[in-house]
Amino acid sequence: MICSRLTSACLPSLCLRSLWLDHAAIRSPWLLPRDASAHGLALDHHLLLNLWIALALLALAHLILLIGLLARRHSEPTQLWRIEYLPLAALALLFAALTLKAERLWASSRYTGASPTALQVEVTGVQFAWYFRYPGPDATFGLTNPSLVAPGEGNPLGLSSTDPHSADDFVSSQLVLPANREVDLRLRAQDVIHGFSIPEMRLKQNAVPGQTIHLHFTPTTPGTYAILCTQLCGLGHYRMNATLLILPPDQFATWLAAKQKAAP
Ligand SMILES: [Cu+2]
Repeated sequence: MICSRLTSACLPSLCLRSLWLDHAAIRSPWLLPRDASAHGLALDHHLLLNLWIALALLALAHLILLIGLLARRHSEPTQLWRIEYLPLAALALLFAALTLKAERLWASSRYTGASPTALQVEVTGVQFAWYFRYPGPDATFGLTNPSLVAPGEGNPLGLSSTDPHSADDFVSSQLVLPANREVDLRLRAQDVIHGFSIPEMRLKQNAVPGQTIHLHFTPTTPGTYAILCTQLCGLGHYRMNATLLILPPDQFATWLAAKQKAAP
């Protein structure tokens, strides 16, 4: 009985949600921006699978309602486990499988670790800008010190002048990456939580003060893409954005060499 009431209570919400999802699926060219990453296709497929399953459940729910309306009532008691518990168990298994698949996709950009040859870039969110640090020819990020942070003096991340690894580090306000090479981003935040998001790369991850969060991916399509902050991080949140420039490998090598040459 409780299950019946729960199902009845959830049905309108399920219907509305499915209608919205169905509408979103029909206008799919406008639902998501084009995918420009190697892992985005699997994410998009899983999202579409979720949409179609929600649509199928909506149709099934209506069919069951129609049968319930038209069928004659039986006086003999029905088997509760067959009409309530079995469908509920099937639904629970279905949603558990979808969740596990989604969790695996989510974790593959975070917990599996990037390849040792991945390009290392540190991303720092600060009210209200993004900074991107490259480690230079020594491939090692130098130390930073919060007391040395001085954006007006060209040291927005507080790079230590005494650490030799800092000497060849350079900081850019634009994220420039090569196409078809894995990138290992280290996300940090200087003040409050910021949301690092690049829709075309299917990336979205909070940058949290006091933590270094790794996120790895492979951009595939050269072009310019918007980097957004998706956490309301203060009065200037609306202007906290940057650009991602994906270059063919040879052009990226030229850009990197010029930046390293100009590094202090
Ligand atoms: Cu922000």
